[in-house]
Amino acid sequence: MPLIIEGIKSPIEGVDDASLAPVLEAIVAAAKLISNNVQNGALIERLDSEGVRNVHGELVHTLDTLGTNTFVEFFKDTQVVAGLVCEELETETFFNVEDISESYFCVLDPIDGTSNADIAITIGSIFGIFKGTNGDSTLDATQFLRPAKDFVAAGYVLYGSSTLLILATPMKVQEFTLDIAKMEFVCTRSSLSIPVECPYYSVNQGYEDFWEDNIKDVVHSIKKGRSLRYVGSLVSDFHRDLIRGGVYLYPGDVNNPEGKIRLLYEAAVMSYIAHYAGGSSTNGYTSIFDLQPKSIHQRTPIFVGNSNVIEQIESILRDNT
Ligand code: AFP
Repeated sequence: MPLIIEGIKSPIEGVDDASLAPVLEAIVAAAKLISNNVQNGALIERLDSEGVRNVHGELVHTLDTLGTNTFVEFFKDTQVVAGLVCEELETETFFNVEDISESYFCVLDPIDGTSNADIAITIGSIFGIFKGTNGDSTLDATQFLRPAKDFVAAGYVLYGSSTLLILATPMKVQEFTLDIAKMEFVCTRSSLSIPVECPYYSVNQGYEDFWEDNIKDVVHSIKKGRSLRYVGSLVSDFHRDLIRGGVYLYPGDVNNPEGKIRLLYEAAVMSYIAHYAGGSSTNGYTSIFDLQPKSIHQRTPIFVGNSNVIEQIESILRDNT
C-alpha cells in the first residue's frame, strides 16, 4: 500500500509499514523550514571565523545549528523516533518513545556542504532511517552501527534552484520537487535509475599530489572520455551523477587515509540510493552498502555511481595490491 505523507502530494511507494509516516513527515517539515532559511542566504548565514567548531573540528555555521535544531525538534515530536546520530552532535541523541523495538533510529547530516552556503551554491540535508531491531530495547550506539542495507528508507533534500527531495526505498527511488506556492512536495521523477552512460566523474582533483599511486591510476583511468564536474557538496555532485550518469569519488590520501566523507550519514545513504537506482558503491575493496560501521562518526573513502565504473575502480585497486 502506498504511504500518504503530509506535505507530499504524491503517495510514497515501497514502504509497507505505516508507522514510518511520522518520520517522513518530520523530515518533510524540517526540509521546508530549512529551505526557507537557505533562500535567505547571507541574510541568515553569518560565519564567524573564530566561531564554534563541531566534533570534527570544522567551523559551525549558523545554518548547521538551525538545521540541527530543526530536525531534533521535529524528530522529538514524532513519538516514534527513538534516536538520532547527527554530524553536528558528538554523541547519540535519544528521545522518549513507547516501544523502542517498534521505533526508528535516524542518521543525519542536517546541512551538507555548508561551506557553500554563503555563496549561494546548492547544499542539502542527508538522512537514513533504521527500524529498531526487534526485541532489542537498548538505547546505545549499537542501534545505529548497522550497514546501509539495513535502512528502511534513506535520501536527501537538495536546496538549489529548486528544492528537491530524493527518497529511496527498496522498491524505488523517487524525486519530489517543492511547489513553493503550495509548500508541498510533488513527485517529479517516479522511478530513478542511474543512466548506463557515464559522462561525468566528480573528484577534488586538487588533492592529486597527496593521492597514493593506486588512486592516481584509478582517476587517470576513469577520466578518459569523461568530463570533470565538482561542486564540493556531496548532495549536488551525487545528484548530477544520479540523474545524468556519473561517478563520485572521495578517496583517502596520505594525510587522510579514510578521506573526509562520513560513513553513516553520508556514504551509507548515497550507497543505498545508488543501490536501488541500479548503481553501486565501494570503499575501494568492499561495497559500502554492506559495510559494517565501527563508530558513529567514522569516515570512509567512497566511490559511488555507475556500476560498470565502480567495478573498474575495484579491479584497478585489486590489481594494485
Ligand atoms: P562542508 O559541509 O564542510 O562544506 O563539507 C562538505 C563535504 O563533506 C561534502 O559535501 C563534499 O563533497 C566534500 O566535503 C568536499 O570536500 P573538499 O572541499 O575537500 O573537496
